Amino acid sequence: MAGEGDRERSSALVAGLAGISLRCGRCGTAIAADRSPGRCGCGGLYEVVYTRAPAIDLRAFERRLGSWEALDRSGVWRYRELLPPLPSERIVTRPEGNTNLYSHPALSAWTGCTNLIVKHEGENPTGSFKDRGMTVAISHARAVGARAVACASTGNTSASVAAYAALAGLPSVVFLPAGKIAAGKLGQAIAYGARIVQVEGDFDAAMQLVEAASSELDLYLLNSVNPFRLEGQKTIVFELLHQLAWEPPDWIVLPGGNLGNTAAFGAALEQLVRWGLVAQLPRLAVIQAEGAAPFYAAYRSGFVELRPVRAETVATAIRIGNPVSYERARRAIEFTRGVVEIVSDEEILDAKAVVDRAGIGCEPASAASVAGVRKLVAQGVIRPGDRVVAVLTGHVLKDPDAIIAYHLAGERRPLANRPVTIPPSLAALREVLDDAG
Ligand code: AN7
Repeated sequence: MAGEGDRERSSALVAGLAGISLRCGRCGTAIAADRSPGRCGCGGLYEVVYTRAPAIDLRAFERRLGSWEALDRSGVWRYRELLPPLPSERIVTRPEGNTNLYSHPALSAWTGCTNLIVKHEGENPTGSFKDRGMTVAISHARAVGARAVACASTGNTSASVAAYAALAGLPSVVFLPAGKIAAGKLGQAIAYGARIVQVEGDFDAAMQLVEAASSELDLYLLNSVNPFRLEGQKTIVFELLHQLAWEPPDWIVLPGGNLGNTAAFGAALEQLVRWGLVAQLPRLAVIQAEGAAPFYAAYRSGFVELRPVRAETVATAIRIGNPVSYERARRAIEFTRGVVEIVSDEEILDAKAVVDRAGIGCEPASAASVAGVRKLVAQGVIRPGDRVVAVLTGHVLKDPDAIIAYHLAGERRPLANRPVTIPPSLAALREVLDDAG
């Protein structure tokens, strides 16, 4: 006999999920979109397949910019014709996106790229791009009657899961590599009320544990294994192209960790080309931290295989040695004639100081994209006049310890901004201000 949960589940399906199915990207097996999409039996990951071509009306996207309706105001759901048709009463939105584009002479000068724009995904509700995927995946979780949600995280996913689960009224459990989470992110996950499990091990160990736990313990998995996350993250590209009047840039540059964003960007660009929304394809440039660069090594070897590494970098968000979305990220690089590059921790921190000093600000992992632009321009891969969009993935307040460590580190950092301490007297004040020139 069907229980209450089953009835609710099937009515939600009839109402919302009829237009999509899930297909394994490795073996092609198709399943209904009615549950927490873990891995396929073959080990591959599912992707969302649309059974109908979308009815795209660019004027509708434009009109929604002037609306107060939550779904119109979201930089994700504004593009809802391009997203899974989830029942609107189940959608949980803050709203997300609407992230701005910035250029600054200091960024152009430092990178050598005159036409550099940054898109600041740190302006999302919880301070990272993860919210774009989360609104879609948690809405799917509600549509299929999930009882609790879970993720492993280097920090930002956990902050986003904690917030969206609280908004949805669902309990959440987050698995974190113990001691390796930036303060802002850990603070958010605690504050929003997630059950926090610190795993003695790195992100990759936490990821393995949550995958096992989600199938054993009936937890809806919110990592980017979940294809609904990637559907939401595609809207970074949709919104960017909308902002650029559908005139694609020459390059889109982004940091690579677990490679969910790389996969989502590639899939979004494939769709935009198929639908005739862009004529010319931007090339993707994925930037990894030198100490956490399995994707770079695979790229350099002609994508023969991915060899997991033990990851270490100051950019804790991308301290990932065995990226879950490797196969689909590889497809994204091949489809866009993209490149993969590495930057050192030193280059990441210098790039961050330039972005911060420009008044824009970002967390260390985000600055990898700007450091990558500089390196690719120096190598002649990106030409100085190319139109380049670098994605800043997270907010400057995510990792305050990284800021303090950099600026108090000593003389070798030209942009170091060291606070001074003085007695409360004008004479002492004059002295330090004179020193500053
Ligand atoms: C700021 O939060 O993996 O290559 O668990 O937080 O799509 O994984 C974070 C990743 C870049 C890498 N920039 O993106 C997590 C997590 C920031 C990030 C990445 C992350 P993907």
